[in-house]
Amino acid sequence: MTRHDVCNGDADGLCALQQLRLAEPVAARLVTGRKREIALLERVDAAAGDVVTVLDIALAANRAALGRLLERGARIAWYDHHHAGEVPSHPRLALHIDVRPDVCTSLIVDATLRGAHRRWALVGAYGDGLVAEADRLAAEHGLGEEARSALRELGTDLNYNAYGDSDDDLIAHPARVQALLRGQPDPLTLADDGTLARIRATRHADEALARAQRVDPIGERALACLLPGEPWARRIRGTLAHGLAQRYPERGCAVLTPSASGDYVVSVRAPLVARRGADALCRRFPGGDGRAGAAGIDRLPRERLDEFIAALRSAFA
Ligand SMILES: [Mn+2]
Repeated sequence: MTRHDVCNGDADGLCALQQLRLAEPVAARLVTGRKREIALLERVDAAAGDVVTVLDIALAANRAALGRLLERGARIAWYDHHHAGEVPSHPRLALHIDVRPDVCTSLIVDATLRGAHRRWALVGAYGDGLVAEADRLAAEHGLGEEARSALRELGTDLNYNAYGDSDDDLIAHPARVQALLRGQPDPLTLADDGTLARIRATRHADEALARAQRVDPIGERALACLLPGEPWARRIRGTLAHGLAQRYPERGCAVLTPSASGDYVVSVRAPLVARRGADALCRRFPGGDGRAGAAGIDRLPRERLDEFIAALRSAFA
């Protein structure tokens, strides 16, 4: 029997897996990747009796691969908070799916483990932008200001590290980060081989570049920021969208970056005061998907930019 761990390479995915593997430290083959590499299940070669654990990737984007693995006789546990579409029912499929906007995969795993590795759950929640929920849970857990801030910074780093259009854009591949974190019980006393320090330094340098960019109001309820086609911009757009959402809580935020083909990659955040509509807006365009509060478009054709801006103008009205 072989185990396969399949997780999103962002903070939420890595911290969800971290909690499960601290609770049950078994060897497994890891499949992970950049934040937008979500069709991960097709890379799993599982046989009858194998156990596949899937974390923080949408079932809707992996439905065919899921069907194939179930047919082959694999057992699958799926933890996620993304739009799942129609949910299949199968005796060897255990689903832990919760799409409410104040829940992330790390918090779903935290609930199933009854808070056994709460600090890692908090890193994942902070990384996914659930700051209020994470602060509340951290206070319940007796963590002070300094510890909360350290967990939040680490979550922000791990989340940031997964952004990019290709592996060349990444600071460190998420598989390398997972290997570094593996077996480390406490995110407040991490051993670092230099990887985490490099992620933080690069993030701070990228943030300085982003602060110099122009932000355009789009109607009363939205804004847009168009970044240049450079690696730092491809890394920063998700974090920038998080930051703009905090700074302008009553507006939906769109951050656009040109891709190599001349189209746009788009990150969208719904207004924090009413976290809904980001997924519906993005699904109107090719490769658009996500959650109610945070969504994206993989490839917005250049000629549909005006159409997107018009849709953005009315999406959160
Ligand atoms: Mn997530």
